[in-house]
Amino acid sequence: MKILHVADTHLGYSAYRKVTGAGINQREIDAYNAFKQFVDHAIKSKSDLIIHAGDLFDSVRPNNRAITFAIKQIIRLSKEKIPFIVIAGNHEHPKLKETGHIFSIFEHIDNVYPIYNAKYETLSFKINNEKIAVHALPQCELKSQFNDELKKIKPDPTVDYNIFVSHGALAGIKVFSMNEFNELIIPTNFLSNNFDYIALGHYHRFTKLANNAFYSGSTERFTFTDAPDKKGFIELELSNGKLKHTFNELKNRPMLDPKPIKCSNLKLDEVMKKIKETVSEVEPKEKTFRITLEDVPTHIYRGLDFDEIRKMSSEAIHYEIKANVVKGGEAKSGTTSKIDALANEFEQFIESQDLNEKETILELGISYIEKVEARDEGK
Ligand SMILES: [Mn+2]
Repeated sequence: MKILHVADTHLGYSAYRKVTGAGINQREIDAYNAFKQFVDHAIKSKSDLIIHAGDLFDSVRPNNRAITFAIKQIIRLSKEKIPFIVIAGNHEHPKLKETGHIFSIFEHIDNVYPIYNAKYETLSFKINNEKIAVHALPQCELKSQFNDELKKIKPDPTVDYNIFVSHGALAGIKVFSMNEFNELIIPTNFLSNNFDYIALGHYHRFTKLANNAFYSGSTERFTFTDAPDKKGFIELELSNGKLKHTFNELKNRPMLDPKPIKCSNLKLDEVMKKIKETVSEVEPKEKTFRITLEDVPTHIYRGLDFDEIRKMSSEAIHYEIKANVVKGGEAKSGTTSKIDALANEFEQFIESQDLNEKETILELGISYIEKVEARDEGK
């Protein structure tokens, strides 16, 4: 049987200022396009089952366009009788039960199985005379709830295949965290052979954790961390107890994050020249990109011809300049005081504080600063 594992589609996400002719945020449309490509593939390849491992939507209250789009695409799958299992991720799961869950809109669509009640649920299917059980644990409000539910999960010995699906960071391995406050931790002992396949969502980079366990990654690039990644979904073939997996890449808008320009020993015109070279190599048209300036002295940073950079990048969807500005010029010792780049200031401030979750606060703060700076720097 052919199963598709997808996750982190973040419908309703939007970023930057660029809008389409119809006045809709371009990056919002890009995220829809990625999901539509996935649905097209599912239908064309006559998939037997789809498992979405969470963060279908970008937020607890997606906008009307995101809801309409999701319903339309999911109905396409429903009409083809392709079962679509979707679990709640941390982005769409409300903190308070009273808020109500956006996934309730899927309750009455045939062949759609939304799992969002903060508890372990099992779904069984018979596909081509083989039985498959999908063990699903969605996002929960509390870590304790999630941990209690995790203990209940058991493969069903009476079926041919057992699949486990959840949304969270894998324990202890920092790299699989998204540094989000409400993320849940999946213990590494879940990566055993008790399941034929483990479909995970949350970490946005496609990752093979074990022969039977994968993060499919997100379907779009949402931050510059994603720039070098391929984005897509996983296609699984289960037959005679064997598993074969293929990563299917989607066609996404290019996001480029070229190597930083080291500015400490350069003059103003040399820095400008390097910036211009980098921009022409990027070929800005229809792309998203970032220029990183390392150790740029204050006076040089202030002297940069931002108008010129803006003109060269006018056809880009978005570009930004990330500068680590050094006061006084030569960065001789480690005691150089950094100014400007608000992110640097914030980093120093957090470092000096006595906090438990420094890393998380730092990441979050910097992401907000970058968002605001991107807005101000836009075209
Ligand atoms: Mn996500």
